[in-house]
Amino acid sequence: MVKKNINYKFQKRIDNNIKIEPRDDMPDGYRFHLIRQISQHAHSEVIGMQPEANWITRAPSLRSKKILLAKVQDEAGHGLYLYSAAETLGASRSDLINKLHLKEAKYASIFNYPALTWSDIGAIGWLVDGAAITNQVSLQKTSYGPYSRAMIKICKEESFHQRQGFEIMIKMSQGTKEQKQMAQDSLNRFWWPSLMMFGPHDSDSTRSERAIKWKIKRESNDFLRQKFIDKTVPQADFLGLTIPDKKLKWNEKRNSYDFGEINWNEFWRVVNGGGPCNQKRINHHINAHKDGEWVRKALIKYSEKYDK
Ligand code: FAQ
Repeated sequence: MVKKNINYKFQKRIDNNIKIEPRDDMPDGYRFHLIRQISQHAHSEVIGMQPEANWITRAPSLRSKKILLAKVQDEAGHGLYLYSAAETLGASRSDLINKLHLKEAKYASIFNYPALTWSDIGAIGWLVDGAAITNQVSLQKTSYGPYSRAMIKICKEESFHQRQGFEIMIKMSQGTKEQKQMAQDSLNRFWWPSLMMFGPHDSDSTRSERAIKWKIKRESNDFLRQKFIDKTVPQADFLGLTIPDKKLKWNEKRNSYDFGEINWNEFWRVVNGGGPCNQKRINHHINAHKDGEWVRKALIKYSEKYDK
């Protein structure tokens, strides 16, 4: 009876668009749903540093090196905000990281694809950050206060990241014939995995119903995917590049692009650990985590000594 009352009052707050804050009563399901999503989001930011960091030493100019370095540092910062937001729900960061290492927690499938060329760094900024922003702008209105506020800050930085990528794509597509071909090749490899970032079709999205009811998610996977396609196709046209989808076509009636079917077998294979770089990404994270153990120990000792 008491629980029923809490759930009723809670839903009323959600329906009235009142943000839920860490000390507020909330159903266990809401708490666990958020811990799962926010921690997966945090893992994505941190694992997402790997394909790009690999290019810092090979950036073609000092300017592009400085920009990429700042971008990768920003991703680490986003991971920190998000782990902190998950901690406000009672989750322990070491527990969340353990789950990542044990492959019990997911992270965005896109980061299991390799960045093979400099123009892949352009495509990641343009398409991957572009897709991430489309999703995150909508999450700025999510019902949990700390997550929503983290998203506002993150979106500001992500839009800079998207421009960094687009700038590289402009340079490559206006460069030599070979450079333009590299840009096209990056678009060919990153287009479909970027569309997969929005998750399965709404009809196969097991988490959506509750997430929408609780206003954790404000828009559906398919809605956001369509939004991303509609804004990105004209950008590809501007670059003089071709989206690798023969079924892509403007639909006057819908005022949107029709597009081909995503390879869902590939999506689930990559989500479930079978992508080209899944094992590499996790191994790298485990090793970096082990290497950093002395820093964490030193910080704990320091705080025991001075933060009383
Ligand atoms: N990859 O029922 P749904 C970034 C899982 S940030 C892997 O639809 P939901 C910044 C899903 O977790 C990118 N797994 O689930 C950057 C669930 O598994 P579970 C990350 C996926 O949660 C840029 C199952 O499939 N952004 O890129 C994926 O309602 C450049 C069923 O799916 C966020 O995390 C996927 N693509 O919707 C960094 C945003 N899709 O947990 C560096 C926050 C689905 O039941 C460089 N998250 N799954 O075992 C969300 O908005 C949602 O969690 C979705 C998935 C939309 C990702």
